[in-house]
Amino acid sequence: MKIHILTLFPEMIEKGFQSSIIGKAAQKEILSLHGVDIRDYSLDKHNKVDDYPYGGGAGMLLQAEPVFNAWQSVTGGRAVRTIYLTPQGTPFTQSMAEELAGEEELVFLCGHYEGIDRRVLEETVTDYVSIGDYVLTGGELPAMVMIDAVARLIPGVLGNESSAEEESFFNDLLEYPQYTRPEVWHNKKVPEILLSGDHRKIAQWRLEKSRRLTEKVRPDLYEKYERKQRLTDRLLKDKRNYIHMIESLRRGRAEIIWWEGEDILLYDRSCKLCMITAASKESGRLMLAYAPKETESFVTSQVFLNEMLCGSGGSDMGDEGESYGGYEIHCECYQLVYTQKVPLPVKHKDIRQLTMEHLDYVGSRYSYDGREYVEARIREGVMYGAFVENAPVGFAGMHNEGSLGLLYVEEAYRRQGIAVSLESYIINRTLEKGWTPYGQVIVGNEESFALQEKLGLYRSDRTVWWLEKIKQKGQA
Ligand code: 6GU
Repeated sequence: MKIHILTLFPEMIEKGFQSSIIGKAAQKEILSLHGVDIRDYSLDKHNKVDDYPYGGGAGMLLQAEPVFNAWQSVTGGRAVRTIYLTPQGTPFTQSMAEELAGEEELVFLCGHYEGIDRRVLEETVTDYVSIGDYVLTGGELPAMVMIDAVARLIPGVLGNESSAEEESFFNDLLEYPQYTRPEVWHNKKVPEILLSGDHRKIAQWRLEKSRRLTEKVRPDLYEKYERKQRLTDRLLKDKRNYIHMIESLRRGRAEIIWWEGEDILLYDRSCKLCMITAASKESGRLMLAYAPKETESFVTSQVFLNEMLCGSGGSDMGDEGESYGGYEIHCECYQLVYTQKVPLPVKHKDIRQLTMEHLDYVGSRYSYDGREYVEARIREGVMYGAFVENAPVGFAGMHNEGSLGLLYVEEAYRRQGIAVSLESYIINRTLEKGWTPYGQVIVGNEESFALQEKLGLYRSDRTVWWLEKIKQKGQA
């Protein structure tokens, strides 16, 4: 990821990260951090970049032109995500960090003095972000806070890939207390259960501690957590038809945007995905008005929702000319759920996680979702290959919203149980995380249904539809 920081104090950011984990990631070139001194773009021979506010008031403002020129120097006018750090912004959260971690390039604009001329913000800034309800002297510390939170989510930055799933805010709970040696310190003993070696009991104990702590110190978070639990329990009554929603909630990916009786709208921020089920056309239309504007994909459970989403966006579709059109149907799928808890046998022994060196191999054989998508799957470490004599002969993986898929086996190696082994392997990995493995199969793909059913997955009785935003001309 490329990060540019527009600031009057570039050395503050560059020095600040030098010796940290983030600095090391920059050295490894997983990340590039580049400070841009706004003063270098001053129009004035004294390097002046600030002036008095029109209308009077305390302090000075950064002028529009130097800020604009600094921004132009890194973006060349391209539409790059540009974040302005300001106490007047949207509060920064972990889910925002997750979403930003998916960007290729970010610009942070740090204000100083009393702020920046509004006009240049209008022409450059995409996101106004605050890090909390207090006032700091400038945007540099907030930018560093955000960069730290975003960068540690990029694969390869932290050593231990699973740690992000166990920490505070995952699934709206704070982290449980931790202990290390010695067993007794100041007469305090490590809780007995942690020495028991019973991993199921330990996980239960930790969850209970997390819940009690969150309830006590963050009742706001606890309320969100409880509501997701209630919705999950409700959806479990129709597990196969709603497994996509259940697993998104359980894995801490989805937020509830709307839930009233049978009407549910969930949003997975990290893949810009809305999942929606509606009891009636009227409630469906109402819910769609609450779908985030940046939604790239919808998974719908009713046909009438597709008609609304695929419309040309006529002004009769909502309030004040709101339009929900602009999406097209990508596919119709049944969902398949692995309901057992026991791992499956894996016959093919040489299955390994794929790396970037296999991108060409996978990209040339799996074209359905495009090369960039495949690249991101490999980068996230969720693609696995079956190897024979050190050469890949097939692969499978996990889609970005969490379903199993991306399965392919070389012609010459089919009917030898390799697909079964690959999928079993991924099912086992999913079970290890405490999740329920599920997949989605396009209506009519009988070969795949046969494979899934052979593995013991159960098919939903109704289908879901995937819709994708229609790309405007000129957009990538
Ligand atoms: Cl983003 N900037 C400043 N100056 N103060 C803040 C802030 C940002 N977030 C909280 N306080």
